[in-house]
Amino acid sequence: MTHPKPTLLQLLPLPSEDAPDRLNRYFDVIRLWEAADPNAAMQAHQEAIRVLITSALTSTPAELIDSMPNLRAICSVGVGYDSIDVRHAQSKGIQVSNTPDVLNDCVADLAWALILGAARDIGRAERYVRAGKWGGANPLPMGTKVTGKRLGIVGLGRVGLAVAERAAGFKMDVRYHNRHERSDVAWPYVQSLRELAEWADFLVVATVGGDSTRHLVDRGVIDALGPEGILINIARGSVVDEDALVQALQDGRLGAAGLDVFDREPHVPDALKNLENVILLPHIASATRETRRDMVDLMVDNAVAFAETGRVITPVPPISE
Ligand code: 8YV
Repeated sequence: MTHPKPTLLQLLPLPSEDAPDRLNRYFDVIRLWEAADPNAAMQAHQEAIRVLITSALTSTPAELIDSMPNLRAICSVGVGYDSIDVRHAQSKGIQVSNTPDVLNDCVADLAWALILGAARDIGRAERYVRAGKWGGANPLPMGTKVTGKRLGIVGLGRVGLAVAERAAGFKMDVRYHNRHERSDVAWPYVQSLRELAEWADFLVVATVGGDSTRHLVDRGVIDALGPEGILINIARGSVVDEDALVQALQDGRLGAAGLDVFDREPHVPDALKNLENVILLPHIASATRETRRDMVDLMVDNAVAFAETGRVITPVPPISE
């Protein structure tokens, strides 16, 4: 007698051709967005669901987790997990996996696109050409040089490390701020974030999201970075006090910003949209065909490993406090 396949609830479509076949081989898959009545579909299957597929940008609160009493694993597409109540899941013995490492290079590449774009005013220059202003009465303002400047990294984790490693190509000094000093890097550790911001020309935010880093970059840090400084955020919008950022840019207390993440995505304040010295991107740091394929493949690997062994491959670190 063949055992019935465990039920898996998939909250979102996956940009992958082979993921459905791989999942169907191991699970009875419910694709919630295809259900005529998602709530009815949830109620019909909630007792049977053993595995949940979600993402770094899909809200996965305790209430949803508790609605599936036999849930044993949550497999997420993405490295961030602030959208998932991991502490609650882990307290119930539910394994949570994410997709670390496979996106480091793409996210770091985009951080450098924002560094160069914000420093050289690429957005403003592009709009200037498209508007037919080139050759007209008003010359484009000068940008600022990147090579040889000072790069501060806020959060020297997997992505922050990839950003820092790329600085050698631009002959930049690198320093970093972390919760703890790392023993495996040569760059100087700066215990005070404000002190790092005072030193840096560019400050790249590469921390985890969530309560532990909310508004870590506040008005004081922004003012320390100063009117010549440039803030880059490829982490989470919640890490930066967005109101303080807008005010500093409007007051000229901060030189420029390059942002791929925002506090209330996909909402971006009009005050930011109206500023010339800001580059605004719609959270695309890992959004390349290759990297998203790798992320989905790793997530499916986790779900399959759980089906075969009872353990995911890349578990989110334990969150106790
Ligand atoms: C994507 C991200 O937006 O991985 C993360 O934490 O924020 C980005 O890679 C996300 O993974 C989309 O699912």
